[in-house]
Amino acid sequence: MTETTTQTGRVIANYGAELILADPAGNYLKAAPLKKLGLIVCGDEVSFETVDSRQSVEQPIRVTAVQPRSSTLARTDRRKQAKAIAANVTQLIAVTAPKPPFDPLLIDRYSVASRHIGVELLVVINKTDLLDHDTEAAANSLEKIYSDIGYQVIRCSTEGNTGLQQLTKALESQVSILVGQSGVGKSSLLNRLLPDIDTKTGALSEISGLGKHTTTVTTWYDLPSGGAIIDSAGVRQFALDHLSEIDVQAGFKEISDLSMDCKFNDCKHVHEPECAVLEGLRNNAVARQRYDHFLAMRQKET
Ligand SMILES: Nc1nc2c(ncn2[C@@H]2O[C@H](COP(=O)(O)OP(=O)(O)OP(=O)(O)O)[C@@H](O)[C@H]2O)c(=O)[nH]1
Ligand SMILES: [Mg+2]
Ligand SMILES: [Zn+2]
Repeated sequence: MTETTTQTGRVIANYGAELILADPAGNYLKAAPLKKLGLIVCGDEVSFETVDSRQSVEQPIRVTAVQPRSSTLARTDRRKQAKAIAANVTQLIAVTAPKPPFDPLLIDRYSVASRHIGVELLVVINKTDLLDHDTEAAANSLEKIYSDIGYQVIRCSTEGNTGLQQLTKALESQVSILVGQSGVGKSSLLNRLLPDIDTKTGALSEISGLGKHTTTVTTWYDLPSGGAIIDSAGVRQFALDHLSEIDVQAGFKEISDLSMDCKFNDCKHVHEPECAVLEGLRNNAVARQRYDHFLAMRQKET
């Protein structure tokens, strides 16, 4: 006699052949997806079947369906196709730091991705304890560029208490994903934001059989205040080649807004007359750095 029960759960992490799910009570379970479901990622809501079997052989838990997503964060893979990284996020947190050096192009790539999938972007300048004369000037410039466009910028340090309260507030009722280069301090921020993180990473490393000190797999953590925070492995580049020129322009909010006032509908904003974007460059409504990144991303040069 076997009896099958179907439940819904959240995908906490995808370890390739295996998924870790959280059931409604918050227990972590190992599960295997049906092949036909395609790529299932961290943040997906799924249906899974448990088989209550009287036989001695333990049946694996099978994921049988994926619920529609509210958003999919994706990058371009080697075959030039969009590859999902996380599902159902409501906010990207682009973390940057003076060490490894600030990477504004990467932040712009995340800003384009966030607009493309219709979620918020928050910029975190971490490791403020390491700022010196030169990097302080670079941090000020970054803060001005992104806050002028309307993005919230928070300065943090996990070595002290800088910015952590502000960041906690910004996480409320959101599903946020920490993204950025390796070593900027994403996991360190997570450690400071979640009081019971050690219990959770401990439970996860036990069930996955992997160590808990390096971020190799995108992982979901529930927040005590509601919502969740996802930690992801650092990247060197975040390819968005699957986006069209139109998508890239739409991703640069200030450029996209100004382009409405260009004389020509198909203005490329390079040397056309009466171009509102070029005018914006002249009167500093568009930052030169953002414009350069816009051109480079549109040409897929980066
Ligand atoms: N001085 C200083 N060091 C920090 C701060 N935050 C993190 N670090 C250090 O930076 C290093 C990298 O931190 P992680 O939190 O592992 O970085 P990560 O972004 O999660 O890196 P990946 O998992 O590889 O993507 C560690 O040695 C941390 O101790 C900070 O605010 N100030
Ligand atoms: Mg990490
Ligand atoms: Zn124009």
